[in-house]
Amino acid sequence: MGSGFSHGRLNPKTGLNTRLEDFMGSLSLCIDRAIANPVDLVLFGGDAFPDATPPPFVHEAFASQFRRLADANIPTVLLVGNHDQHSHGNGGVSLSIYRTLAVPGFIVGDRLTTHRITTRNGDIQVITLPWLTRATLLTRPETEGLSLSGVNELLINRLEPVLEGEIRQLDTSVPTVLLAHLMADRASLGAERFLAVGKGFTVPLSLLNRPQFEYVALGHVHKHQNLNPSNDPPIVYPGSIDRVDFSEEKEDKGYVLIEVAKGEVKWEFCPLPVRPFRSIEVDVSEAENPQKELLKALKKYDIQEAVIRLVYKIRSEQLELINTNQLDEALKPAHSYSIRAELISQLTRPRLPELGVGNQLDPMEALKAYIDNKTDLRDIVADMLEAAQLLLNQQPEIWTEEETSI
Ligand SMILES: [Mn+2]
Repeated sequence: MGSGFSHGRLNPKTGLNTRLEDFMGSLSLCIDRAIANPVDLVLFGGDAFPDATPPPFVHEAFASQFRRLADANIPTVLLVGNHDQHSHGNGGVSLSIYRTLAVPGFIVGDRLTTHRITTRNGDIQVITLPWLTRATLLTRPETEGLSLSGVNELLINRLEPVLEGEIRQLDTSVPTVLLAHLMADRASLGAERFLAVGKGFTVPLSLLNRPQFEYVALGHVHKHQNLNPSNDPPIVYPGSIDRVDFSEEKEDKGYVLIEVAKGEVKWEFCPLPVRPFRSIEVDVSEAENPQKELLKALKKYDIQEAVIRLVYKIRSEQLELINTNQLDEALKPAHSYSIRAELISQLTRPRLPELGVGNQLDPMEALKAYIDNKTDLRDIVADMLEAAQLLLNQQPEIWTEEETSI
């Protein structure tokens, strides 16, 4: 479900945020397919909720969908992601209710172990590898004085033999899937890339790329991708089932359908009809009639029921020519929208005057000034500032436990 519902609005009929309803609609389509097929097993790769303590109505919406799998006798593995964990604690809190209730056929993957699952069409082994925090594998004295990359290396060294132990005890006559919530070191992140460097740790692909696995199912990264195009085994992020923010504007969203037997695997990405996000950027600073140009630009796009952000460049002396009521009217068919005017000056000036020569700013102020001028970073501003603050505060003991935006 990712990082919340900021692009939604209240549905007066249900009292729910429309983006929560979108996510639930996508989830229900996945489960429709699982039941209609029917599949033998459902794997959920983690990050069910934005945090470890979702409000009851969010819990309930999620449970009402997964319950359909239990009713259809389809075994299901719910893996614990970073968003499902408490920042300081032993994880799996928001999903552990399923284990507590002993929902038949439901397994909560909150530790690294192998589950042998009997399905309608035979047995399968699923190794669960939940989001690991530094606290899971290391003690404080071990990491004292280490750099972030040093800690990362130590974590991987610690993880490797444990995973190896699981692999050695596998039944080699039964197909095996590794289900893991992690950042693989070759995953492409788009806008979020450089954030990932300082947050959490990355797992080398070589650790996952093992002949003993028929398939490696990954959670965490929102963008769908296969990290091993030779498919021996496929190492696949299905991606999120809906868009979380504008950085995912151009990504297809969906789920993956897998056919697996010992030594054989076929998989297919199944796109879902998710709500479009669209950035419309227009430069009207040279326009005779900027209002007309804006309306013309809006007409070019299908904004019906989409999440729209309109950003236009304009000179301050043109501002009086803009009729915002008319823009609101034109954007009414959108599901939700934001409008932002970016003022440009005709005079030459440093692009960021706050950062000009002779100005002294503390690093946070400088970062804010920079971000304020980067519209493409707007969706991750909070995360960037938080990451920067953590770095400045020199609090390395928190970094692996912090929630990331993905
Ligand atoms: Mn995650």
